[in-house]
Amino acid sequence: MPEFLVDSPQVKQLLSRAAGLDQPGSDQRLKRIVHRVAEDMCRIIEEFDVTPTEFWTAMSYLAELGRTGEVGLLVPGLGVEHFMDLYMDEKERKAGLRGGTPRTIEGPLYVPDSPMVRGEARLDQDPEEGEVLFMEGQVKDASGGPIPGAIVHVWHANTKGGYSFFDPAQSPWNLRRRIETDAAARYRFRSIMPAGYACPPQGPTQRLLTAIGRHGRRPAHIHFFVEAPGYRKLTTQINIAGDEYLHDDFAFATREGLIPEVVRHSDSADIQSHGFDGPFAAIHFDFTLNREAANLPETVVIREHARAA
Ligand code: MBD
Ligand code: FE
Repeated sequence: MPEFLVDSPQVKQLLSRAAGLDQPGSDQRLKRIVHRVAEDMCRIIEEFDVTPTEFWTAMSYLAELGRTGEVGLLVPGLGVEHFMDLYMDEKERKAGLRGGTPRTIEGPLYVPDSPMVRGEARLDQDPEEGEVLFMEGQVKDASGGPIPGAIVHVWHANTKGGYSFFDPAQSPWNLRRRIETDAAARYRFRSIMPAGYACPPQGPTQRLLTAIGRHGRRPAHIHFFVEAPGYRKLTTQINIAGDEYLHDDFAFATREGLIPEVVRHSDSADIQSHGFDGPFAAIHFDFTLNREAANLPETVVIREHARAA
């Protein structure tokens, strides 16, 4: 007799039939994946001596994740979305690709089709007390050449860590824009310094994190997609230096190369020359895109998103 029930001929046959492996045709890869998932569930039950009540608690948990829209929140919390980045990095490395701005996770809060502007944008629409933020830079190719007409999708949280569309207190498209780089490949925007995000305290993601002794906080950050014809789409974020969660992100998205210096301007001549009316924080950050090539893994991700009304 095998040591584990899951390895017995009876259970082997059960799982093989459950995954359709005893039938010819259809999607073989899918069958193998379904088989692995079912088998691993059975292994967990046996190895951890899971009771029926515990098992159904776990199934209710998954249903609650779906119901509350938190699937996309637990996944980064478990490190799996970051693993996808590491896996893509490794595939690119094996294909010989080096350099470019590091990718990091998209997260669950992107909304497609934000307002498009050329060159520069003002992101903050809703009045808030906070630090004025000015961010600018260039989109470049691997040899440092400018990419005019690139699209920089930018989205970030407000001073309370909330994102428009998900936070009903904000107006539609607050802190969300698409900026097309100008003739010199530059983008620039004025906004307000974001605060770090915290998982909904009553939600299923935070409940699990708390149960395993973790917090659900992210450092302040700004998300980007950067795309241009002929180049690989970049999904990334910058983190705000000095944040207490900078190297303790519950979503594991902080990466070297994505923590630009934040320069505080409070000198009045300095303020005037930038066209502002008070102190502001400035970030300079250039994006470097890699050329698209046939042997590289796809960077355009098809993923369900919230839809603007
Ligand atoms: C966020 O703002 C975010 O970027 C991620 C990855 C998860 C939760 C909230
Ligand atoms: Fe975010």
